[in-house]
Amino acid sequence: MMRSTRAPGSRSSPKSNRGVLSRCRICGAQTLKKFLSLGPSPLANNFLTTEQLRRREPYFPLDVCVCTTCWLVQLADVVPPETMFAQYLYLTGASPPMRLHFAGLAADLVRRFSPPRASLIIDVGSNDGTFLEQAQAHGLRGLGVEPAANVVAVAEARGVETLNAFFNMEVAERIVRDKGPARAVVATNVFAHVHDLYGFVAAAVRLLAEDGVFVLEVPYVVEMLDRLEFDTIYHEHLSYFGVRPLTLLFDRFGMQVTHVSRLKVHGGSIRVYAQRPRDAAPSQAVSELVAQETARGLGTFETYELFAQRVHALKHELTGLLRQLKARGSRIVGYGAPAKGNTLLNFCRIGTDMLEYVIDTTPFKHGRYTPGMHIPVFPETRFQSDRPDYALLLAWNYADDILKKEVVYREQGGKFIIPIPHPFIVS
Ligand code: DWN
Repeated sequence: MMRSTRAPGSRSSPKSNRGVLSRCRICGAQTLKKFLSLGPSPLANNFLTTEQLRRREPYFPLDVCVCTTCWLVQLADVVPPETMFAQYLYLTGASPPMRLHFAGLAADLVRRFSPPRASLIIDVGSNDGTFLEQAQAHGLRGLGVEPAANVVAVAEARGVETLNAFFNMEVAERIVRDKGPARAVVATNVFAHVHDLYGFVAAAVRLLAEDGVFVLEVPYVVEMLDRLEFDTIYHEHLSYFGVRPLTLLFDRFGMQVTHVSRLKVHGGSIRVYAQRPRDAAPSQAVSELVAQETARGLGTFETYELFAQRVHALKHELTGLLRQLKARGSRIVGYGAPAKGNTLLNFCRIGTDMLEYVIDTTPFKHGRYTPGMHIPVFPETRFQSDRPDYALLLAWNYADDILKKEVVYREQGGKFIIPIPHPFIVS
């Protein structure tokens, strides 16, 4: 029996102005309790041109709540998605480890579900097509759905067919009409960005073949709490998922979370598989993780209050260390200009007084300035020729790869500062 799949009464639709949440976006209860405010903040991917520096920069509250009914962590404020995703400066392929990661996802899908050749695979929020390129290498028929026109151009240029649109029921029906139902709908690092989760799941279910699988990858709230990854909090990320609220959501569509696996990617994520009920019972991993979440204290408000206290403590530790190094005359730059870096820089008020510049591999970001703190962004060649004393690793989720890549810099005395979970120096 399908339970009500209408989104719980959120006061404003994403299409209108900034919305403020009054009810939990999964269970609909009016039991949202704020536990952390990172203050009015700029949009994490809104890297500014020199010309834009002269204009007023949009800021929005960045307050984090938890629903004390289903315990979903979520932002109180909803910034219209068009403001953040119609043009997008993040390219998956700019991080080589992500190509490996998505090769793994494609292989995992084929191994677990043996989709016949030419089966249709939809990737929602497909960015530059890095995943679909891997899926197509397995003989699957890929189609991306991506709202950012500048990024769609990159995907199309590499032969990945991509619809330039926000994913919704109308798009799902258009795909079924033109291409038929999908064997798999994949959504990696996009589900957390969606305000209307019910509309999104309904569209995915409409698109799926009877024996189709819906595969999500989202950052895992347990890792965020354990490893103090507060910088992954920014306006693009409306929800911070545990397994329990997700099982609740899919259950409302008569869908079953059949398996969950934990991943290292993006500071610790979960890969969730949802399917229509089948004979086989869900894997044990699902109930095990739900039990671990309860044991970890995800169902008590104190857990979130403690997290907020630790975030403030980290801020003082990091700014104290940077001040010390600057006082000694050391030259410091930022390594990587990820969206998460801008939460950290703005919350800690780290600007050009501390970091001379930041470097990044993403061409879209070069020659621009970081949101809020307005630190210039250069290509990584600048770093290799300049050799500053310290590099604050804002892209800490790639620490292993980057420390390996920059071995010459380190051999010549360069040092990295890893800010999360506690600031420490790696020589
Ligand atoms: O959820 C999201 C994830 C998927 O990606 C989005 N909301 C936005 C974005 O978040 P992010 O920018 O924090 O993601 P990354 O993948 O941690 O960004 C890494 C940044 O570091 C990229 O801009 C590329 C850069 N980079 C670099 O300069 N040198 C990365 C590597 C590996 C390097 O060697």
